[in-house]
Amino acid sequence: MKAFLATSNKHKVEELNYISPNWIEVSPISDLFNEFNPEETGSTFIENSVIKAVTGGNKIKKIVLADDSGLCIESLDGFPGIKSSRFMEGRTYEEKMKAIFKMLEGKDRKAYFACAATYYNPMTNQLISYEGRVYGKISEVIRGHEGFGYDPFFIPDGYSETFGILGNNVKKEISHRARAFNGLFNILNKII
Ligand code: ITT
Repeated sequence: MKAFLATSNKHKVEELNYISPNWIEVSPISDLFNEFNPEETGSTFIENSVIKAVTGGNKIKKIVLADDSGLCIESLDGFPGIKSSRFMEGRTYEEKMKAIFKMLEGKDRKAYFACAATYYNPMTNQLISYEGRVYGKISEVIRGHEGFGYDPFFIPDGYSETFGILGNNVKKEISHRARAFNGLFNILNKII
């Protein structure tokens, strides 16, 4: 099966290529048209993932996958959550992570990454979403250059290093993205 990932984030495409089974070939939607940037008006990861998939699929009239994801910090009521990318827009991730360190002073550091993976086929109108999470905590210091976004300050449960150090070899096994897309691919494998 050939699918296009409706994203403007090249790191998501790279990670999906690690995760995808042989029977799925994933290319970025930017192969077909540029500037994919629909307004994310949903209030959950699933809603925003569906917006991206349906907007992208209807535009290119081909099978599309979408990923809406983010970091949720439990003591900050799930912040930055669905706003993970838009929070402090225009600033570097180092600045964003340092701002979060300040917010967390004296607070519990438990956090999780969530990812909503969506499949949309505009020819059949079939729409399927699956959410995955990885639980862990926010580190005391920023460490590592692997991955992207908030990876350098997130330590997954069962490990003592950040995703920024652990990199794709670990992310492809346990990340929110791996869990979401593996769940979605298991469903697709049964019905397609
Ligand atoms: P698209 O909407 O075009 O897919 P985006 O990067 O804006 O790209 P999201 O709206 O889903 O995507 O925001 C996800 C943000 O959450 C992302 O930019 C990172 O800041 C963070 N994030 C998601 N997954 C992550 C991961 O695996 N590692 C680190 N940060 C992640």
